[in-house]
Order: sequence, then C-alpha cells, then structure tokens
Amino acid sequence: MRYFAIGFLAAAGCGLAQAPGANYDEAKVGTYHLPDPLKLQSGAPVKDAATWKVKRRPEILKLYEDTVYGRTPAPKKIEYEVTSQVKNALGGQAARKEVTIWVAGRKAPAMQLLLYLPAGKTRVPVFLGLNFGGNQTINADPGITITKSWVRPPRHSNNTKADASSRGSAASRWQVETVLAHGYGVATVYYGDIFPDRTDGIGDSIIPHFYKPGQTARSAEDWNAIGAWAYGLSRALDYLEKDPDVDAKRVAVHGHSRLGKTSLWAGAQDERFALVISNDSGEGGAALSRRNFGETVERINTVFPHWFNDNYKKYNTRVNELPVDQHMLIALIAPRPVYIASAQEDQWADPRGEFLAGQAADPVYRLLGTDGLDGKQWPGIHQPVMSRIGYHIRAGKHDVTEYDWEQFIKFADKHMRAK
Ligand code: GTR
Repeated sequence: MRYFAIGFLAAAGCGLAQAPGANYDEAKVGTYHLPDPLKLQSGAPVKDAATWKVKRRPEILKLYEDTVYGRTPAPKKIEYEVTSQVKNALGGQAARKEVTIWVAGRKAPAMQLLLYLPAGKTRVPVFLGLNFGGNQTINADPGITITKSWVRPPRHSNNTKADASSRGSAASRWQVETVLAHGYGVATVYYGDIFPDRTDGIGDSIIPHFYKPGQTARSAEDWNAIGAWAYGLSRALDYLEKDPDVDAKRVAVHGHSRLGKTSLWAGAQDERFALVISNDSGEGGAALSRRNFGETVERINTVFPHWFNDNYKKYNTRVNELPVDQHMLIALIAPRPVYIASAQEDQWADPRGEFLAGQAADPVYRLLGTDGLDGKQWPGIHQPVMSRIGYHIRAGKHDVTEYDWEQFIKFADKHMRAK
C-alpha cells in the first residue's frame, strides 16, 4: 500500500516533494502540547466517571465528527440474507456462512459478509475486520465467493474485477485457521463494498444513499471513506447480533493501516464492540498527529482526500490547533480493552507516536477503574504489554503477521474471553 501511495502521488503530480521531506529524526520532532482528555471545553476538570461519560466523552466524540472523520448519519436498519451456509469448511474445522447485508436499503450497495465459526460451536466470540482485496483473499478456501465489487488493479494490469488468482493472497494477514483453533469466529467484509478506495469513489459508495432530498454533495462536516467503512463495521455487528451462533457481546473489531484507523473510529463510536485492535494504523489512527514524525496530516489529506472530512484539511499546516489528538480517540474506547500494534520498520506510521497516544489515554482508563497502559517506558521489540491498553512493537515491516495474531489472541483471551 505504501508503494502505491508514493506511486499515486507521483502520478497525480500533487507535491511529491512532501514524501521525501518526511521527518524521521527524533531530535526534530519538536515540542507539542496535547489537549487534556480530562478537561472539559469549559476548562473544568473531569474528576469522576459520570462526568466523563455524560459530558466529556460526548464532547470529544463531537470534536472528532466535526473536525476529523466526519458526522455519521443515524443508522438505517439493515436487511440481510444468508446466501450460503456449509458445516464442513476448511477440512471440517469450521462452519462457513456468507451473508448479503443491505446497509441503506436495496438501492444502495450491499456488503457481503463472510463468517467462519469453529465447527460445532455456538455463541462464539468473533474477530471482525474489513479486508483490502475481497473476502476471497483472506483464505484459499475455494468456497468463498469472489467479490464482484471494484478492486484496485494488481500491478501491470487494468483488471478491476478480482479473479481466482487472488484467492488466499492475504491469508498470512488473517491466520484464519489459528484464530478458529483458539475458539474464535472470523468475520470479514470487503471495504470496497462500502466505499471504493479511490479519490472519486464516493459516487459508488453508500454515502449518497444518506443524502437528504435535494442534497447532491457532502458538507465540510460530513463523513467520508473512513466514516463509511466504520459504519459498515457497525452494520456487520448488527447482523452478528442476529446470528445465534455468535456472541455479539464479544466481538473484537480489528484493522490494519487505513483499516486500523477505521477500526479505532468504529470502536470509538460504537460501544457494542467489546475490544478494539489497531495494527500499524499510524497517522489518523493511533499515532499522535502533533508529533512531526513520518506521515503528517497534510500528507495524508493530500494523497487521500477522500478518507477524512473536509474540515480536517483546515489543519494541514496547523496541527497544533486541532481540538483533539489521537490519544483522545483511544480514550473514547475506554474502559474497553484496546490493543495497539506497531512494527519497527514501519517508521512512516510512527511506532513511538502510537505508543505515546496509548500512554496519554491512560488517565481516562484509570479514572474509569482499569489498569490503563502498564509501564512507563516504550517497550522493546517483542515485549507485548497486555494491560487494558495493550501494545507491542515487533520486528519487520508494515503488515499483519503471525506474531501480531498471537498477541491479539492472547489479549482477547485475557480481556474478552471470560464472561
Ligand atoms: C499509506 C498511508 C498510511 C496507511 C497505508 C495503508 O500509504 O499513507 O496512512 O494508511 O497507506 O493503508 O496501507
């Protein structure tokens, strides 16, 4: 994805100079002052859980809607149809279902949900996440329906229709068999079913289906791709609540990179998600925006103008004036468990900034009576922290690996397993 972004920037001719200019020098990060999550806009301190819940949390949520991800409209009722169901997928390890979910009536794009459940089990906890290439990419299982939605053409190709060669291409990022073996279900939807990830994707997204009569465009506050993807995750959870084989009170929402930004925003807004995982989400995700390290607000808004709302662009060169920073996004998830995963070679995502955001959310978790983020120091490579705010940094690149999943499972076993 990284390489695509740089290629895209060159192709679009919109300021290639910004990418090589990115700062990777800790000495040049500069000083910054983070907004206090435990201070109301009026200036009054938040001293108890009730004030957090009733006043400060809604205040922060609104700031995020107004200035970063945009306002999500009131949810419409889903309609759904189970289109296939087998009991013996993956060599007998799992039951598999495919479900079409209409999130905004039958005229709007529908999402195709793929669900695996450990064979013979009911009321199972589930890991739910969006995928980048179509459901068929998460496992080589030939029974998965290949997405019919637009997909980004592979290198040296113009083919925007996925074919059988993409089956299982992201299997290492999903570790389906391992997750099932630990007693969890796996649920996924292709993000392009909700908003095709192109600068001009809005017309084919669910967003116009929420316009009021006569409306033809979004306002500066309105949602955009990340908001729409997060909305899709909540509607997938609506379906999981109706499926008797799933324990919808134990659904972990996860995502990698731009979809990690999305899982955080989904978890922040929708308190039904029991646990939230961000993998290498970086700028606009878990990383502090005020730290000038790796990707910046200006860069992300320039290359991906369709991800955040239009007001966010006003902060391109004024990050210090943002009324929020990303520790407050994590705080919105409190007191639910949240896990932040970084990768050492993913400096673009600012691993340290991701840890510091978790740390700055800690006081909110503590106010709500949990252990927050254990430990004061940024942990070394492969030293996962499993407190209510969890964190690890692993060796290697921007990716989701077997190691990441081992930690996600351990974290879920600890915080979501017990009833
Ligand atoms: C990059 C983008 C990152 C991250 C990544 C991805 O190009 O700059 O913020 O979201 O894409 O989603 O893979």
